[in-house]
Order: sequence, then C-alpha cells, then structure tokens
Amino acid sequence: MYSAKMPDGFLWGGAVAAHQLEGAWNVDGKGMSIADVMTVGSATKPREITDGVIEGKNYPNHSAIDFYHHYKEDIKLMAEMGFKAFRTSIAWTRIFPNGDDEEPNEAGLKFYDDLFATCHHYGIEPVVTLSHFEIPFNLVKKYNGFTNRKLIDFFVRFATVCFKRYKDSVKYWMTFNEIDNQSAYNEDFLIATNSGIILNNLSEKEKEAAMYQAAHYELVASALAVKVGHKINPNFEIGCMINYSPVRPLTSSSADVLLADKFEQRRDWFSDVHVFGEYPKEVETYINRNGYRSDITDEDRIVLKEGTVDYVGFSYYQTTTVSAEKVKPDELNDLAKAVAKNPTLERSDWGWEIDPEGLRIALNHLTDRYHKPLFIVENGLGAYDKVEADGSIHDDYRVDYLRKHISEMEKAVEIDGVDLMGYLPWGPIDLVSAGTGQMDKRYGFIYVDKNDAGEGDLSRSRKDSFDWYKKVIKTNGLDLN
Ligand code: BGP
Repeated sequence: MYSAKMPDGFLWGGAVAAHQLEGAWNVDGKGMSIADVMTVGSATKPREITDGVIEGKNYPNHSAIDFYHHYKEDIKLMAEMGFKAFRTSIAWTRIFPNGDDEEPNEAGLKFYDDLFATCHHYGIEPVVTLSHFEIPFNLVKKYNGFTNRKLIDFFVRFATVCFKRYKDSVKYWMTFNEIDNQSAYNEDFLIATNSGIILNNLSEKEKEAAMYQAAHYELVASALAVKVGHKINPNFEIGCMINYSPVRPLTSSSADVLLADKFEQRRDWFSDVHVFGEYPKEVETYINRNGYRSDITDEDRIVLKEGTVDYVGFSYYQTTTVSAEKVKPDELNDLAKAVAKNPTLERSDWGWEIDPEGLRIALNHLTDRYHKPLFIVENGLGAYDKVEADGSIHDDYRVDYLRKHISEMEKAVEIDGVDLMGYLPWGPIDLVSAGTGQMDKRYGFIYVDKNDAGEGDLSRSRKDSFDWYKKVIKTNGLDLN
C-alpha cells in the first residue's frame, strides 16, 4: 500500500456538525432548527420532516449523543488520538434562536467559548462551519428559507457575531456546508434541508427555480460574510464547502461523456461562484433560458467578486456515474435521474459506492480547476458495528476504507503536487446520520452506546480503528498498516 508523510502542519482530525451530536435541542435558549423536526428513518425509509415537533414521534437530533454535556470527555478522546483539528458547526439556533432576532443568545455563545477553549487546551484547532443543515425553523416558516432575500442579512448578522466573538479562538471557517447538495432534492421531503425552502405543492420546474434563487442568495450571503470576516481578522482562512463527487460516463459514447460534463457543470457552479466570483457560462445560460432566476443585481455581482474564498473544503464519499440512457444531455434538470449504478464498484450497506481512487481524481480535478488550497473536511464509511461480549469492536472494514482513501490522498499530495490543508474524516465519534437520522449508521473511531430506537447509556468506548488512526496521525500518514 502506497504511503507518504504529509507536510508539516497537516491538519489530521475529524468532522461533525452541531445538530448531529450536541443534543440539548431546547436547552439554554436554543431555538428550533430544521433538524429538530426531522424524524428517524432507516436504510430504506427516508426521514419525515414534520411541521413543528409532534408528540410521540422520534426526533433523534433532540438528544443525539448529548455532546453538549459530554464535550470535555469527547475532545479528550480525540486528543488521545492526536487530533490537530476538529471540525464542527455553530448551531445557528443557539446564537439566534429564531434566526431573525435582534440580539444573540449569550448562553449559546458561551457554550462555544468553552468548547473552543477545550480544543485549544489540547492543541486542537477548531474548524467551524457556520451553516450545516440547521437553519432556524422560524426562517423556514416565516420567510420560506433562502428564497427570501432577507435571509442574506440574517445570515450575515449571525456570521458577524460569530467572527467577532471567536476572533482569536477560530482561524478556519466555512460558510455553508455542501452548498451544492440541494439540487437533488428528495421528493418525500417537505423542505430542502440546506436552504430551508418549503417544497410542498411545487412543480418540478418551480422547485428548480426556487433552488437557483435560494442558492444565489446563499452565495451572496457567503461572499458578504467572507468580506466581513477578513475585516474582523485578516488572518482568518474562510473557505467554501462542497460535496464533491467526480462524474463518470457509464460508457465511452459521446452522449454519456457530454452528459457527464453537463452534470459536472451543474454541480461545480456553486464552487465556481465561490472561487471565481462569477457564474459559469453553461449555468448562467441554463437558468436564463428557463427563466429561473429573477433577482440577481449588479451589486450582487460585485459582492460575489469581492468575497471569494481562501480555500476549497469538500466532502468526498463516492463518485457518480451517469448514463444518457436515463436522461439525454440537453434534457438534464433533476440530476438524480441521470445517475446509473457503476458496475465496477462495491457498495456500503446504504448503497454508497466505494471508490478510493475517486478521491485522488477529486483532488486533482479541484486543483486544476481552482488553483486553491484544498481541505478534505469529510470522508468515511457509514457501517453497522458489532459490540463483542468483552466490549471490543473490530471495525476492520472501516480501517480498510479509510486506509485506501488516505493512501490515494497521499498519492495526490506526493505524486501529483496537490496543496492539501488537512484530512478530517466524518464522524470520529458516532453521531446521528444526516440522511437517515439513524445512530446505527456509524462512522466513529469512538463508539457511543445508543441505537436507532434511542436506547443506550451514551457511554463512549474505543473501537479498533481508534488505535489505528492514532498511529496514522503519529506517523503523519506514513504508517497506514
Ligand atoms: C454529508 C453531510 C454530513 C454527514 C455526511 C454523511 O453530506 O455534510 O452532515 O451526515 O454526509 O451522511 P449520512 O449522515 O447521511 O451518512
């Protein structure tokens, strides 16, 4: 297996999001977020989004793994693995419970003071996402999420408060988690979880129109936040965050290749705007032709140019394969409809294709396209774990997945010359799945005793992967065995 030492200062660690582990959903003044109205699903059954909290339903994010009260113990375990960085989000509703409040909630701000101080105590650098699928529910109901231009101001106010408060305790920021992860909405969902758009009763065209409008406002909000952040602390590194999945044609036919290109254009435009500060031609033409975006001002275009990001953060889980048998290139709109199964790849228990080399391809592609430092801020395998009678957990499948991905990452850095800031695999401690709401879809090096039904005593224990990852970090990536 190929391995290489990573550059000095490489940020090894892990990544989580507030709503997926904190719990304490209504504690110390926290308001209700979109994640608080999502029920538990399964590998085959999607989560339900309810109109408010309905008694008797199971909302796993309400208590999650109660990181809110366990963070000291949890960060200590991550420090034991040698973490250099810990990515989390600031729950918007802890700071602005309704999203449109005039003043922030001091108790919420204080929680993150303490969390970041704990990280620094162990020499762990916090990496913070401002909005990670946890938009205040009030902003969804009252304004229809980011379809409303007012949301720009609410987000920028939230970002400004965070930048000022954590000016000296956080250096690495990201504005919106997986901003591109909203065009492939799920029919069964009531609300697009990224931008908070209520999708009920909208036609396919209306949904797409709403998505382009909302994404535009999110991009403007992000650019404004980048500008404000750099004023508050010029040493801030503020990045974007996309879900990156290299796209492949199922066959070598021109129709499949063109479809793969078009698919990629419709996915990459979000980061194109973040990095270049302008819309790419194909997407601008597509949305104009469809009459999708009515509100984009000259001032917006200036803001986008002035608020470009410092680095490109991305999640990598799998590649995407497309087939023109499913959708003709010129008829591409709902991206999910073009996706075909890749016959060469194995899948996880949740059907996610496993493709380590895709990570190297991703790193090369993003480097060539953006000429910016990259940051892998999510990667990992969701799997069922078995606890043995003596309490041990032999998660060799997880080690195997991560080892292969890290090896490809190291090739990209060492052989291809990619400028990479760090590697933060998803869910270093078991947490609530964003997609299914399950606890039993586990990513962690640290096991948490809680299952899908919410049973368990929340105790933490080390899986086999814990010691393996500790060694990887200790040798700066050289020893992957
Ligand atoms: C990404 C999200 C994360 C995380 C991850 C794994 O898209 O940014 O929040 O959850 O996917 O997905 P899941 O939790 O559905 O397994």
